[in-house]
Amino acid sequence: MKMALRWFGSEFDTVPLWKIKQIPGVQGVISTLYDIPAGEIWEKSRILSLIDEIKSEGLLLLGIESVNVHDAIKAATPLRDKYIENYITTLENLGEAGVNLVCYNFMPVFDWTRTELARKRPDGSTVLAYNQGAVDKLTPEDMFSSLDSDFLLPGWEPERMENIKELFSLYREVTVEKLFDNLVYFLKAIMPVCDRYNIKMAIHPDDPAWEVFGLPRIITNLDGIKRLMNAVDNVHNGVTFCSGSYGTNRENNLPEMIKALPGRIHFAHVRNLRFNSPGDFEEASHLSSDGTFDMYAIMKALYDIGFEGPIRPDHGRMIWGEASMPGYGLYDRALGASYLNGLWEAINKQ
Ligand code: CS2
Ligand code: MN
Repeated sequence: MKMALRWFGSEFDTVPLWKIKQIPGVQGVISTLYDIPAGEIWEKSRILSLIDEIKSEGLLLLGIESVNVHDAIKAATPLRDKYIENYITTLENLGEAGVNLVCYNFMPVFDWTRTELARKRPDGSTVLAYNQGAVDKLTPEDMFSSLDSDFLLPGWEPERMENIKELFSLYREVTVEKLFDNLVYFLKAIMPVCDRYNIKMAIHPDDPAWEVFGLPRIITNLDGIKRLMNAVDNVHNGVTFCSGSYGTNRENNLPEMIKALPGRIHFAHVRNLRFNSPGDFEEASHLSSDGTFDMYAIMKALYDIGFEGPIRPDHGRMIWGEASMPGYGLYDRALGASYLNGLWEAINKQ
């Protein structure tokens, strides 16, 4: 495996590359062109300068997270073929620049959802948290106006929220089955360009792993992901294994899922959660004993399947007075990377 950290680019990220470089064992970053809205083509010159910037700090660009998929593709509106063409052009430009890992998700309207950005833990650190009761009280119509003005998650940007009713209406007829078909349609269309440039697509699971706001969810458990792997049976159709997202559903056995997907996991997000009740969880530090998951068993499963792709810690706590994008500070993710590296070394020497 290659240890990585997510980096949103110098314009947006509070963490500079040189600090990431000082974390022992981190070989590179997973990055994106954060300013480009879903659906627009990524110019090759922009991709190349991103790569150069990262290289000049002694790090590698180990993959893209994310090239976001436009809602027209997810909901199969008449514009979907145009947006698929754009996606293909972006993949060509990435492929020509030598990028061969692309993470994306197929969640309608939103990316991951949390209800609190800074829940205080007994040690004074703050964490992202999710409470189903709080979600149940929100309706799409009043969602934006009822949120704090500083409540900003990826996918919840104010310009998108202004069109929230329209976005929801796109999905009125989209059942779970239709959403799955739309994903297969998209993947079949992009596989030729992925084959040509050896680009591994790695779908990120839905987070949380159940329907929120009545929107359909399809990548929530092993059955769903296996069904997708079989529907487009190509190594370039693969998975981002995110322990914290699949792990929101306590029925998902994380190490067993990893073992059931050999050769198809191209990227791993390894983080821990703490459950207070079935409908309430918060993000813990990466250490097993601080949360619910057996992090050793997760890393061991990745080791046992011969995982060679990037692993990154995910969603850190806010500690030591740091302020950053929600979940993406330096300190706790650096602790996470070191802990995961330590587990890997121990497994390797056993
Ligand atoms: C991330 C997601 O924070 C996370 O769990 O992994 O935001 C992820 O980047 C996207 O869903 C992938 O498209
Ligand atoms: Mn993740």
